[in-house]
This record gives sequence, C-alpha cells and structure tokens, in this order.
Amino acid sequence: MLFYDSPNPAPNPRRVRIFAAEKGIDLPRREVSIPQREQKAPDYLEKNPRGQTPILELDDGTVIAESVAIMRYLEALHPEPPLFGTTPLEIAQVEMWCRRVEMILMPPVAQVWVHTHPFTAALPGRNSEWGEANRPRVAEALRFFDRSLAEREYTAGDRFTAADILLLTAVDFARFIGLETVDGLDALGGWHGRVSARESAAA
Ligand SMILES: N[C@@H](CCC(=O)N[C@@H](CS)C(=O)NCC(=O)O)C(=O)O
Repeated sequence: MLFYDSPNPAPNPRRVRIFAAEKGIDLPRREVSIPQREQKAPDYLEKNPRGQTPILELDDGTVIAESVAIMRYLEALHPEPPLFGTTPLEIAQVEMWCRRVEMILMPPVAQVWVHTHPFTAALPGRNSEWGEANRPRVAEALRFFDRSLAEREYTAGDRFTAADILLLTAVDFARFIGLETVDGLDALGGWHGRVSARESAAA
C-alpha cells in the first residue's frame, strides 16, 4: 500500500498521518507537492480525478480517496485502539461530530483560505468579499465546538477519537491561515492543549 501525502499545513493528509500514528501503523508514503500542483498532474488525476490529496493506493492498484474513507479502511484493518467508536451509540456520536467538523467548521475555513490567503492568490475565480464574509462563520463554528467541549473531555465523548483528529487538524489549519482559534474559548483551548500534547499530533 502507498499513501500519497502532502506536508503540513495541508489538513486532510495530516488527519491520516495522525490516525496512523495513533494506531502504530507505518504507512509507506509518497509526497505530492500542492504548491507545485502535482495533485493536478495527469498521472495523479488518473488515480484521483478530484485532483486532491490524500489517497491510499492498495497493492492491486485500487485507490481510496477522501481522508475519512482512508481512516475507516485503516480502522477496519487495525481495530485497536478503536477511533470510530465501538458501541452503537459511540459509533453514532463519533460520526455526528466528524460530520459537524466537516460541515460546520471546514467549509468557512476553506473559503477564507481560497478567497483571501496570499498563498492561494493565483487561483482563478477568487472573491475576497466572499472570503471575508466567512471569517465570522469560522468564529461562530469555533464557539459551537467550545460550548460542546465544556461538557466533555474529547470531541465525541470521554475518549480520543477520529472526531478529535478532524477538529484538531481543522483548528490548526485555521490558525495557520491567521484566524483566531482558541482565544477566549476556554474549553476549546483546554481540549486543544490536551490533544496537541499527544505524540500523534506531531504528524
Ligand atoms: N474531502 C477531501 C478533501 C481533500 C483536500 O481538500 N485536499 C487538499 C489538501 S488538504 C488538496 O488536495 N488541495 C489541493 C487542491 O484542491 O487542488 C478529503 O477529506 O480527503
């Protein structure tokens, strides 16, 4: 198996690296440079027509795209420690919080990144007004997660799961692009300190 990876700050490949580190899986990897547009090269597009990283290529040539799909595949191969829950309720709660990170926090962060950040200045169709309009949506989403984390230690409950990996990579990417993340948000800040202290967070 070969993992097509991109270095930080790219948040989606980092999800898989943290997940693999938590599981103790050593994934053979090949780096795909986003600044050099290697994800849009014809041979890469043959593997993932979305032109994005990460992907996981299996030994028979099958390609799994989408970071959460790759994480689920690895979970099925290596169930311990469980990161997507074990009981019906825990599985649903991890799913619920993963979807909330993907649907509430990631979209406005992505819009600020694509439409306002200097690193994406060469992209066609940028609309800085739209990008700016998304800054308050990021702040609102972070307040939502802060309120929920006031009630529990981790994003989906009382133990570290895939939902924490999605939230951590989203918060760190938002921070990288210059957005305020945990300032004044005590529960989110405390959680961020806890999950950042894990060895896997260095991935
Ligand atoms: N939903 C996809 C998103 C993948 C994605 O947006 N990847 C970014 C890197 S973090 C990328 O390849 N960006 C370059 C581009 O879109 O051209 C996933 O979870 O894997």
